[in-house]
Amino acid sequence: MKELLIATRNPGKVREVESLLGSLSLRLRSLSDFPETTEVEETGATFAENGAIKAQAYAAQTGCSTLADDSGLEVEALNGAPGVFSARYGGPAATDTQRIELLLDELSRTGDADRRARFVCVIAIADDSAKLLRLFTGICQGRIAHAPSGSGGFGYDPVFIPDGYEQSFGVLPSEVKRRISHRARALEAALPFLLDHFGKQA
Ligand code: ITT
Repeated sequence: MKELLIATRNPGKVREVESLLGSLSLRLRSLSDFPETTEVEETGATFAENGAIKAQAYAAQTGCSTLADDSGLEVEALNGAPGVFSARYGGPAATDTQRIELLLDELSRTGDADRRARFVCVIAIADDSAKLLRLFTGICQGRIAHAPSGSGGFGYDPVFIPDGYEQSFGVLPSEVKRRISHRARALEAALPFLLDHFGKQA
């Protein structure tokens, strides 16, 4: 069976990607199987650049075909922030709760009327010689709630209300996020390619 490394240090992403790719007859590996790998610096200006950097760097370090995810939240009234800086918003030591507080503060300072936002995910796939094979993008449109709610998902989920729903991803059942999230959509787009290159669905 072929192997694919899911190269992320974010446990929330690991859970979601593994559950979305679970039906492939593919041996999924995680970074905990490769304790000698060193963290890769995300120096790109776009999700696509950072996804490619991560997929290629971890494939080079492990010799394993690699799938990396670069993702984030773009808020319209903040001109797309925090965007590629979503994980680093509020500084490297900030917690998810502090990042959410900062986001709500910044948004209330803009006058608050426009709360449109979207989650973006780029999935990058590199082969075992670290050649970038493909990039796939998924988008989930929604709005930012006035206060956090729920403890489902991770990151900004407690303040993100996807279009078509009245509750945040923190409150909605995980099956909903598994169906409509930016990550689900990027992986759905990647599925035919993954099946073709790495094996059939079980
Ligand atoms: P890796 O680079 O190791 O994959 P990371 O968390 O640093 O982990 P990113 O650089 O792609 O990953 O940053 C993504 C950030 O965007 C993440 O830390 C969250 O703050 C936010 N984010 C992405 N997807 C999300 C989701 O599904 N729900 C909530 N927040 C999300």
